[in-house]
Amino acid sequence: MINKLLIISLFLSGVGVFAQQRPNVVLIYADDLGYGDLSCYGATKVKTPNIDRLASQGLRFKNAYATAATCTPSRYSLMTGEYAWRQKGTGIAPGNASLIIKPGRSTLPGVFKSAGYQTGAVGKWHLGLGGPEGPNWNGEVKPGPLELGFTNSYIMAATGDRVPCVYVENHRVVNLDPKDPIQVDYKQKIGDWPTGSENPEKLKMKHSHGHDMTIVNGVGRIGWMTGGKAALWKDEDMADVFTSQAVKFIEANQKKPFFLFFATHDVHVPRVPHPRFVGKSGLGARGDALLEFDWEVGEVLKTLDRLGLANNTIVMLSSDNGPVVDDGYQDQAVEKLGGHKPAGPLRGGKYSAFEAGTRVPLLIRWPGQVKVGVSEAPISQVDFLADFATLLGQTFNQADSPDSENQLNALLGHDPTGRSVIVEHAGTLSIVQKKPGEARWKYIEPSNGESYSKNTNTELGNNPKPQLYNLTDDIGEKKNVADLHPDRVQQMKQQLDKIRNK
Ligand code: NG6
Ligand code: CA
Repeated sequence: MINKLLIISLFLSGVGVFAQQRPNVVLIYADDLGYGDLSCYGATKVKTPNIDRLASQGLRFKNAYATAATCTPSRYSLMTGEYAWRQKGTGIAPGNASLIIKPGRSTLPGVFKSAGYQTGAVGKWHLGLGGPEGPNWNGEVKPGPLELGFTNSYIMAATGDRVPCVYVENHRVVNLDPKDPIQVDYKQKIGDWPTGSENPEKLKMKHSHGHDMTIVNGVGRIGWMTGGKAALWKDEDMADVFTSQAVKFIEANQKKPFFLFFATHDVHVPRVPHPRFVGKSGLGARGDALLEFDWEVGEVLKTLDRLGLANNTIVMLSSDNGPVVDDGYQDQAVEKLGGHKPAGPLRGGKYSAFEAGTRVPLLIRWPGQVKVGVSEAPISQVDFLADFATLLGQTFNQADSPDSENQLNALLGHDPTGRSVIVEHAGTLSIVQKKPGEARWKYIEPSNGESYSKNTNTELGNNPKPQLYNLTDDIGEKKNVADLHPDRVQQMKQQLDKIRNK
């Protein structure tokens, strides 16, 4: 094994003649996809055949984690190799936030770019855009992905439920008519477009909580906007638009090594899939969005096959945080859930300190290089930066990326051990630890936060008392055994403090 890796890193280290053999990397990053949402992870009420194909040709992780239970902090860690809780201003970003990652620091796309890769960001961004004054929607929207190491970008700024509802390609809003400038406000109403609170009769999908501000395409959003009519997206077409951009990027760069970060909007709210998926899952809008996501994955796989790139492309699939059923719209996801368990056997969901908040699907395929099967190795997305730097023989600034550890061997399936400690972040912090010969233990630090979110029907995992779970025997975190193991609680608390104060 060591020899194999040595050989790989030798030919990857930049010897020109081998340049075209460096593997491409496609990272498909779903939004709010749960541990139980895919048939390859045990879902029986919904079928995800394209993703199952990826799983059967590669490695499926049972203990892989996003760093946080919401989007912005997870993506921040993925891009920077630093836990988001180390930095202020890394919570869920409004749609007019400034870029929260400082240009110049080491980043995941930067690692690929310095290795000579073409690097594309397609889909959901949600890390802010523009300098301290915020994004200039009507001019050059920068700094953004291109200032952080991406060579191409086609993104939505924040989320599908936040204004402005427009795509941004490189530094420009797509299809913007300069005579109809975009205005955005997150404090008060701007312009005279109808809002969900004032004109509910104009909604094609009603909100359940929040989401009652400007109506765009019949859907109430978070934040107010006006202008940019020609640039507005149609939610129904979003998966098609992003998928065609992903395919276009792969086609354009088929002769060069490339890294594609394909961050889908599915299965986040508002769930307005294309009509060809509507009603197809029988599970309402969330199930239909899952089918749409599976289709998006299939299009990427097909493209790699068609161009003869599949063998030399690492394909990864994961999610930014766990699942939620009602995240603010009355889209029938709750009523039609039909026994589907988005979190599988895990407790909690998006926003939660329990496992379902951050433990997510992770698949990796690299024919001939990645072991085929299932891995128990603990993996954190914060390590991808160091993993790929190692694979490509690149250095990065460890001070910029203090939490990124090289776990390449675990990621490729050659090391069953993986990370010694996983840190989970949902407002409160938790750690998961598995020492040789011991069970997998989880410690959730005490917190005074709400224990339950009524709006989203989520057990948040907050408890003023320390919590300790034996995940080996109790994957559903049913039995808090902190009182029975005070020494272990103490040891894990100290371990967490050490990481916090690093
Ligand atoms: C919440 C939104 C939710 C979703 C989430 C971010 C309300 C009531 N809820 O504040 O709908 O947008 O933020 O999701 O507004 S994430 O996946 O991008 O983190
Ligand atoms: Ca998310």
